[in-house]
This record gives sequence, structure tokens and C-alpha cells, in this order.
Amino acid sequence: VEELITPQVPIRYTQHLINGKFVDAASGKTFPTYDPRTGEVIAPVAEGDVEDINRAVTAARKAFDEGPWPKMTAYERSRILLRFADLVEKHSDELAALETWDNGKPHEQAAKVELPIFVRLFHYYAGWADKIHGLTVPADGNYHVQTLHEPIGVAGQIIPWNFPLLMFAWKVGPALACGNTIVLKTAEQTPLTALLAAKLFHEAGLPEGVLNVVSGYGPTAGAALASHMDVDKLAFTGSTDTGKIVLELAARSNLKPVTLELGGKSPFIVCEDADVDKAVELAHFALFFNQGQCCCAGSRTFVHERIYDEFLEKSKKRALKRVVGDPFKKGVEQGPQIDVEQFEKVLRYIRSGIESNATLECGGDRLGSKGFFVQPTVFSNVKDDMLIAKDEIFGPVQSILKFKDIDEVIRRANATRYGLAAGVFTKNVNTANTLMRALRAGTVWINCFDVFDAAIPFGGYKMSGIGREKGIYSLHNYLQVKAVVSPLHHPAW
Ligand code: TXE
Repeated sequence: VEELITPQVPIRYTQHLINGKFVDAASGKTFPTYDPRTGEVIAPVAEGDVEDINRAVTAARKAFDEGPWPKMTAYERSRILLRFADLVEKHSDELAALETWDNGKPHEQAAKVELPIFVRLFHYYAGWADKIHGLTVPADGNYHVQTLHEPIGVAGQIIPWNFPLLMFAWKVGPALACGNTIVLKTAEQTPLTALLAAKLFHEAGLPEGVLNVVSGYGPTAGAALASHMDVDKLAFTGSTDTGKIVLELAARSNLKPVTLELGGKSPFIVCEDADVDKAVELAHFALFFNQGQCCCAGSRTFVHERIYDEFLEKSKKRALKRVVGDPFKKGVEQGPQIDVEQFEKVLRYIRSGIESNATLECGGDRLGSKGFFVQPTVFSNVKDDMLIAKDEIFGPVQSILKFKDIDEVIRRANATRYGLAAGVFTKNVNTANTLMRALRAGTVWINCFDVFDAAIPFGGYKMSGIGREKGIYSLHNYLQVKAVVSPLHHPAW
């Protein structure tokens, strides 16, 4: 990878955004955020810790308890979400460039795919803001019974680095639509775009203290947020191991309800009737999209034995053609992995695949000598008990497994501790229906993959998480239900 493009974008915000103002860390400390293309520092960023989280929670608490946010009309809140979406569209060049610089994802993907999804999600939740209401309940006895759907309070939100802007949207959109206030902790690898987005929210009219963004590391700032006594709800996306930690922190502090969106090892099942060329392309996309850094990546490609050889040959060809390079360059499909830890983790799994006698069809090493680029890698002859078939690799490493019949593939696809997503590729509607029902996963994509419409709920079975984000389901995470009961007649007391 030679001659990198210099991003034409200013780094405008690196401090925490607390109570509507950019402020240094209480300790005065900063930490570096890196360009994954080179491993060089982009900028020092305020390093949050317990005190910064305390300040942010105090601001969010005050904004919730004293208003004006939860007391505004729902329509006014909706208008602010829409104004924010407009401002994001206006600044989408800056946001997309910053996203690519901090994360390493292809700029075309950030600009043309992710930013439109981001904007659409805020339109979607702006639409919900004034349609959230309770029920009148026909209870026994002579009572008038109704439910009020109230905001839950201060939401703590911890997000990862693989989709910094989209994870911001999935968390912030529904929480604000319901009238909550927020303290968001970004991932230490990618703090930049959330700060700019949060600033635009204030320009759109969001009152101070409603959305606070703290940068910093997990065990310090993240843990402080998860265990804070004055945070009413926690939403987390990240690894299953860290998910367990934050759930425990929430339980040990104030029992705040927790939603978790965690890892996966999603099957992508190519049935014998499949159009092989199309199946190859979709399976390739399902795994390699975003450098393989997707929680729902189709990381176990199950292929029917009758088309296995042809599928393998074509998958290898496709991987060899994958354009890897500077994500700012046009036509580049794959940039670097996010950081040195992830880069080394991926290379370790590749070595493990080779050692366990899977067949390395192509790739298998880093690309170039600078930054965190990994060659698109394909393994065949992968067996269910190999580490590369069991663990989340989170990199551009495709594992191809052979199967004979549908019952067998259902059993094997479900034999995992995860249950985030599954892909099915077939022309046969009966096969599709059978698999769709039998697969234990939060999303089943049939003849498509990675469709992320704002209205479609997303989340995991088993150790892939708790709860659903997006769609109507996400609103439930951010609402309390209050039952109100009163006698219909004046009681005779
Ligand atoms: O995740 P972490 P990491 C998977 C993927 C990846 C692995 C490790 O397999 O290789 O996780 O990545 C914060 N208390 N996914 O180490 O640690 C952290 O600061 C509170 C899947 O980056 O889970 C960051 O903001 N918070 C995934 C967030 O948790 C803590 C996306 C995620 O980091 C914390 C990313 C603590 N003790 C990685 N420790 C997905 N589901 O999409 C860390 N954090």
C-alpha cells in the first residue's frame, strides 16, 4: 500500500462534550487515536475516567429531571431529530472522511452506504417520537386502567469501533425519541465522529445536557458508566466477554436494565439449487464487508457437497480479486483492520487454521509492511471443531464447510454459543422456510445479507446478546411502563 491520500478534513473536536460544552478531561489526560492505515497518531483526545463520567451523568440527570427535554412536546423533539438529520446530510463529506480516517473503512462505503443509513434512522425515530403512547386496559372490576409509556431516564451507552456512526445512531436515535437523556462512551479506537455528530445535534437545537459524549477506555470510563448509581439504563455493543462484565457491573450497582449486542459466528448456508456465481458473491460480501469486522459476519460458509468444488474455486478467485488498499482511494473494497490488537488476533487465527489442517486457499498473511492490512483469506476443508469455525475472528478470513443435507446443516449451524444472524441461499421456498424456522438466530437473511433498514430489529439469541435494537423493538428498551388505576365510581368510604 503506497502513496496514501491525505484526508482533507479538519479535526475539530477532541474534548468531551458535557452539558453542551467541549471540556478537557478532569485529569487533563489525553490518549491517542490512530490512523489504521499507518499506525500513526491522528490526534490526542481527552481521556475520560470516573470523574468525567460523574460530570456527564450529573448533566444528563439534571437535563432529565429539570427539562426541558422530557417535558417538551413530542413533536418538538421530533423536529430536533429531523433538523439533526438535515445537518448530518449537509456535513456528510466531513463525517464520512473522518469516519474513514479514524476507522479505516472504505470511504465510498462510509459516504454512500453508512451515512444514508444513519440519516434514515434519525428520520425513522423522528417519526416515532410523537407516536409513543400507552393503552387503555379492560381490567376486571370497576376501574379505569391505563398505561403511560414514560422515558426511562439517563441512558448509558457504550459503543464499539467497527461502525462508529451507525452504532451512535442505533443507540441515540431511539433513546432521544423516547425523551431520555444520554451519556455515550465511544470506543477508544474511534472517538472522532461521535463528537462531531453530537455537536451537530446541539446546532439542531438539542438542549444542553441531553446528549453527553465521553471518550476513553473501557475498564475506566466504560466501567464507571456501567456501574454508575444514577444511570437508569445501559446499552452496550461489543464483545461477549465485555458484555458479561458490564452486565455484572450493572447488577452489582443499581440493577439498571441492560441490552447487549455481542459477538457472533453466523452461518451462511448455500443450498444445492443455488446459482453458484450469485451465491459466491453474496457469501463473499457477507464475510468480507467492513474488513470482516461485523458482529453478524457470515463467518461459517456452509456449502452443499454437490456444488462445493465449483463454489470453492470461484470463492478463491473472488477473494484474490478483492481490492485492498488505502480506503480513501476509489474502488478500494477493503482497508486496514482497526488496530494492532485486532490485526494480530486475525493473524493468530489464520495460523491456527493452518495448524489445524484446514486448507489455505489464498491469502494468509499481512499485506504490505505498514498499517494493519490483511490479505483476503479463504480456508476450505474447515471442520466444525476447529477454532476458526468456533470463535469470532472479526477479520477477512472466510471458512468454507461442506454439508450433505438440510437436517445436518441445521444441526451444525445451530451448534454454536452464538445466535446473531444467519444467511440462506436457495431458490426453493420450502427449503428457505424450513431453514428460516429452524435457525436459532436474531436475523435470518434469505437470498440477501446485511440489510440494515432502520425498521428491522437486530439482536442476538444465546450469547450474542439480550434485547433488540432498531425498529419498534428498540423503543421498549428506553421506556418505563406505568400502570395507572382508578375506580370508576366514587368509592363509598
Ligand atoms: O471489544 P470490547 P474490543 C468483538 C470482536 C473483537 C472483540 C474484541 O470479536 O475482536 O470483540 O474487541 C468498552 N467496562 N467485537 O476489545 O472490549 C470499550 O471501550 C465497560 C464485536 O474492541 O467489547 C468499547 O467502547 N466498557 C463487536 C466497547 O466496550 C468496556 C464490536 C467494546 O469493546 C470495558 C466490537 C469494561 N470493562 C468488537 N472494556 C460487535 N458486537 O459488533 C471495554 N469496554
